[in-house]
Amino acid sequence: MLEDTSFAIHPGQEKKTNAVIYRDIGDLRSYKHTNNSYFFACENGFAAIQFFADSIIRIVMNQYHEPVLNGSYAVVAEKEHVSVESIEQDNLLMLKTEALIVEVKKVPFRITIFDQNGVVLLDEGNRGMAYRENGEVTAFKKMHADDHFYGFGEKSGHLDKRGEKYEMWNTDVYAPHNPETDPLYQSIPYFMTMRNGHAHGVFFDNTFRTKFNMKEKDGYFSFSAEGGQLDYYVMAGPGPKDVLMQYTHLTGRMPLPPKWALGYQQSRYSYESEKEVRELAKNFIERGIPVDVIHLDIHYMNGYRVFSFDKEKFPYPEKLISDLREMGIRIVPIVDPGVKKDVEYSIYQEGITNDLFCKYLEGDVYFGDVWPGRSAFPDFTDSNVRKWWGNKHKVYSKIGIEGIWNDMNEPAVFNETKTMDTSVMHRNDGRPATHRELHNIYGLKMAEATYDGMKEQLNGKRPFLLTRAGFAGIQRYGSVWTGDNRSFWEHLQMTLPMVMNLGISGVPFAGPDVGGFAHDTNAELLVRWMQVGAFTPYFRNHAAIGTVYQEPWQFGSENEFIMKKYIQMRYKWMPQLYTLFHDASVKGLPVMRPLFMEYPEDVKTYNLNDQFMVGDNVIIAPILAPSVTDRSVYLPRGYWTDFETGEVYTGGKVHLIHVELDQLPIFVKNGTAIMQGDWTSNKEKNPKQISMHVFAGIDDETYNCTFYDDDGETFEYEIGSFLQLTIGIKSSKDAVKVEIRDRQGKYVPAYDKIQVNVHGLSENQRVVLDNDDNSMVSLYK
Ligand code: MIG
Repeated sequence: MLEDTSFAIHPGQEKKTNAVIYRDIGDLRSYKHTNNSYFFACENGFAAIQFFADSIIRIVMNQYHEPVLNGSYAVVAEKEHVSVESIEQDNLLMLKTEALIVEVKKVPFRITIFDQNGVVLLDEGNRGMAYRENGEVTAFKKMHADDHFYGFGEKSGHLDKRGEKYEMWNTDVYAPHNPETDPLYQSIPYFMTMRNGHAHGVFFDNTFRTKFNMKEKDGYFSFSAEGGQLDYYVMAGPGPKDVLMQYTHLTGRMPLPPKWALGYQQSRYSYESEKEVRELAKNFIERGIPVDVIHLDIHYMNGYRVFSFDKEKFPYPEKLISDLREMGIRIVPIVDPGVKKDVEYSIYQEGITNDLFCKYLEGDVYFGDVWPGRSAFPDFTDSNVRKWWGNKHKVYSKIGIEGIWNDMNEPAVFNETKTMDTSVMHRNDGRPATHRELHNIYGLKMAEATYDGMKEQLNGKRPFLLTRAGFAGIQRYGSVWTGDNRSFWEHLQMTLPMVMNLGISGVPFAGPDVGGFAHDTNAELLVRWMQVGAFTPYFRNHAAIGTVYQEPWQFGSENEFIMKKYIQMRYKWMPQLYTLFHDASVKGLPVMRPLFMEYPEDVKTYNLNDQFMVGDNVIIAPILAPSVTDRSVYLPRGYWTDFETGEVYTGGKVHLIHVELDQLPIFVKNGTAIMQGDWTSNKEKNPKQISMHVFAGIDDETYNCTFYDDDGETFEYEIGSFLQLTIGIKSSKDAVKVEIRDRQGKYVPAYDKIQVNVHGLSENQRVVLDNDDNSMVSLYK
C-alpha cells in the first residue's frame, strides 16, 4: 500500500486544512436554579452547573435545549446534598461549596473554577464552551505553564501526556503499539492534572468518539466529542489520591477479586487440546513454579462458537477442570461477542428467535465477520440481552469455571472500519441510539452482563473477568489487559506508564501480556518482563499463534530458575498485594502507582517512566533494556532500604545501581513495613505464616497502615468474615515501636502467627511491640 512507503510523505501530499469554525455559547441571557443545579440560557445555547458533591461539580452544555442531567453509563454515584453559597455581582455569579468556588462570568458566558483557597483550577478566556455545525461539542481551557496531564485510560507513550493528542474510540489494534498509535481498546475520557504539587481531575462523560488535545494551542488545551452534550465533571483534589477517590466515587470501584486472580496466569493463543493443557499443568507442578490460571484461547471452541467446546480436542472439559483444580489451577476460557450465523446453533437460534442481536433501524440484523465467520452481535445495551448472555455462562459455571476472558468486545470486526456499522441502532433499554453514540460502551455492557451472570451462578464465590475493551467504570466488572503488544523491549518499557495511567484512570487491576504477544520473545526479555510482571497488578504471560513458546521453562534451566524466583516472589508478596487490592476496592487507589502520587510536591517524579510504586512505600526499578546491568534510580525524600541486599540509600537523589539478570531492585521506605507470606505448593497456596518486615526509621515519624485478609474467594467478607489490623510504626532515636492498634473482623486465617521482623535497627534503638491482640502478632527472636 502506498501509505506504507515514503510516498505518504510526498511533498505534494501536505493536507490543506480549512479553518474550523466554532460557535461560542455567547452571552448569558437568564438563569434559574433548583436545589443544587443551575440552568443557564445563553445567546447560542444552554448550560448547567450541577453541584454533585462538595468537591465534585458537573458542567453541561447543550446547543439545542436545556441540558439533560440523567442517563450516564459511567457514573454510579448519586448526587449529594451540597450547600452552595451564591453571590451575585454585575457581571459575575459566584457559587461556593466547602471545597470549590465556581465563578460564572455573564458576558460572555465563561466558567472559572477555583479551589477553596482561591487558586484557579480550570479557566476559560476568550474561548469557552463551543460547538460546530456538525454537532461536535468542545471545551477550551487555558493551559498553565506547570500543567502535567495523566490518565486517559489505556494509552501508549509516556506517563505525562502534556503535548499529546488522544482519541477515544475502542479499537482492535494488532499493528504495533507505537507511541503515536491511538486509539486502542479502552475509552476512558478522563484526565488528572498536576500543577505545582496539587491535582484536579476532569471526567468528560460522553460516549461518542471524543478527542483530547493536550498540545498547547494559542494558550489552550481542549476536549471535544463528535456528538451529544458537552458534559464533564471537575474533581477538586487537592492531592492526586483525592482526585482518584473522587473519580472512583463517581464511576465506581473494583470489586475485591478472588485471590487466585492475583496469582500467576499462563496463556497462549492457543493451548489446543486437553492433552496439551494437562502437560502444561504438570510442568508447573513438577518444576515447582506457582500458577493459578491457565487460559483457553479460541481453539477450545467448536468452530469458534461461543459457549461450546470442541468435542475432539476438549472431550471432557469438566474432568479437565476438576483435575486441574485438584492441582490448584483454574481454567479461564475466552468468550468473544460474535455469535456464528449457523441456523443449527442454539445460541444463534435463540438470539434470532428472541430478537437479541444488534439491528438496523429498518429491522435487519447486523452481520460482521469475526473468527466464526459471519456473525451476529448481542445488543448488550439492552437489559434482557445482558440477562440472556449472563445466563448462558452456566455452560461454564456448572463445570467449575469461575473466570471469563472477554476479547474482541470493542466490538472488533474484520472490515475496513474494524468495527460495527455506526448506523446500527441499539435498543439501549428503551432509549434507542446509534452505534456511533454507543460504540464505546459495548465492551462495558458486555462486561456487566458477564460479571453479573457469573456472580449469580457462583453461589457466593467471586467471579473473575478479564476484558480487552471498556469505558470509564469498567473497573466495576473486571480487570484489563493492554491487548496485543509485541515482544519488544520498547513494549516492556511502555508497560510501566501504560499500567500506571490505567491505575490513575480508576482501573487498578491491569497488566500487559508478559513476554509480549506478537513477535518472538527471547530469554533476556522474558526474564526482565517476568520481574516487572511479578509486581504489575495483573500478571499473565500470553503469546500469539506462530511465535515461540514462552512458558517459564522454554529458555533453559538458568533462566527458568530466575523466572521461578520471581513468580514465587509474587506469592510471597501476596499478603501485601492483597491488602493493596482491598484498599483499591474501597478507596479506588491503584496498587501500582507513579511516584508523584506519593510525592506530589517532588517535580522530579512527574514524568518518571521507568520506576513505579507498589502501594505507598515500595519502589520497583526494573531493568528495561537488553544487556543492561546498571541503571539510575531516583529515590524521593527519606531513606530507602534495598529489599534484597539490605543496603540503605539516601533519598532526594539519583543512585547508580548494579543489577544482574537475576536481580530486581526493590526499595522499601525506612520507617514503614510490608507483609510477606510463604509459598509451599500449587495445591496449598494459603501461607502458613505471615511476617511483618519493618524497616527502622530514624525520624520521629509515624507510618500508618493496615493488613487485610479474608478467605480470598467468597463474599463472606461483606458480612464480617475478614481480618483487618490497623498498624502504626513509630520510629524515634531510641526505639521502633510497632503498635497493633485495632483488630476487626471475625475471619480466622490458616496462619496463627504474624511475626514482626525489624530490619536496620541502629545501636540505640530497641523494638517495642505494643500489641492489643497478643494472640497473633509476636516479635521474631
Ligand atoms: O484477532 O483470541 O488480543 O489476546 O489471543 C485476535 C485470539 C483475537 C486478540 C487478543 C489476543 C488473543 C487473540 N485475539
